[in-house]
Amino acid sequence: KNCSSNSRGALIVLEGLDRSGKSSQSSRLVSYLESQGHAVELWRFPDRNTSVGQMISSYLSNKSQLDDHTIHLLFSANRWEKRSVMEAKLKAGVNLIVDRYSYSGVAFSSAKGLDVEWCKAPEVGLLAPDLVVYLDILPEKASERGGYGGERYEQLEFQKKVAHCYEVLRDPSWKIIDACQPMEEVEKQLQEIVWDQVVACQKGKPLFNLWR
Ligand code: 2DT
Ligand code: MG
Repeated sequence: KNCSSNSRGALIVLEGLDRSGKSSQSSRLVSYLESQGHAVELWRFPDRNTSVGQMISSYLSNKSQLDDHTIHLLFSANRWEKRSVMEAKLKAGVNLIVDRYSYSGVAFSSAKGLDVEWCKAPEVGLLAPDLVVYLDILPEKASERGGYGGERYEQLEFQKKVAHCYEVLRDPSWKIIDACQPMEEVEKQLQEIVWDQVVACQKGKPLFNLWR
């Protein structure tokens, strides 16, 4: 192991449509890294445990209504309230596997018609991920998997718009995995991609802020 003082954990983000397999793959990845002796934590956004997160949860379950801009800023605030802890964890050498991040924020809000640049603005200054993995699946395929939980946004027509917005956001540094492959195949590809980043961060790869 590299013991330089700049050694740190990697910030790995999984993105994709609902039912693309992000949550299952995030937990599998965490187990894998743990089994290899790495310090690692599974995080997800929205983090519904904070008071901001509870407002978001109530909105998503249709128990409250909020203006589109307002809920966008709450999602962003929910990341900001975790920023300092995230940074401390990374600097302490903990790898963070994060199920959704700012890209979900921008994709879902811009799918409602909000301006992309407006959506990105409150994300500027949050920690930039070392790696964004997009679990790629056609909205039709995802909806066939069943188990849309009945929350706001979990509808085929809306997911098609979100898929388009993710395409607009996608940059060449993203790693795209075909999420229609067998689970074990997705898992294997994910492990390989993530491994390189974990090693690079151990060797002291610098940490940046959004938005690049
Ligand atoms: P889960 O299904 O993963 O619990 O997400 N969302 C998420 C946004 O609209 N903006 C955001 O910033 C984030 C992180 C995506 C709940 C839903 O919330 C959406 C699905
Ligand atoms: Mg969901």
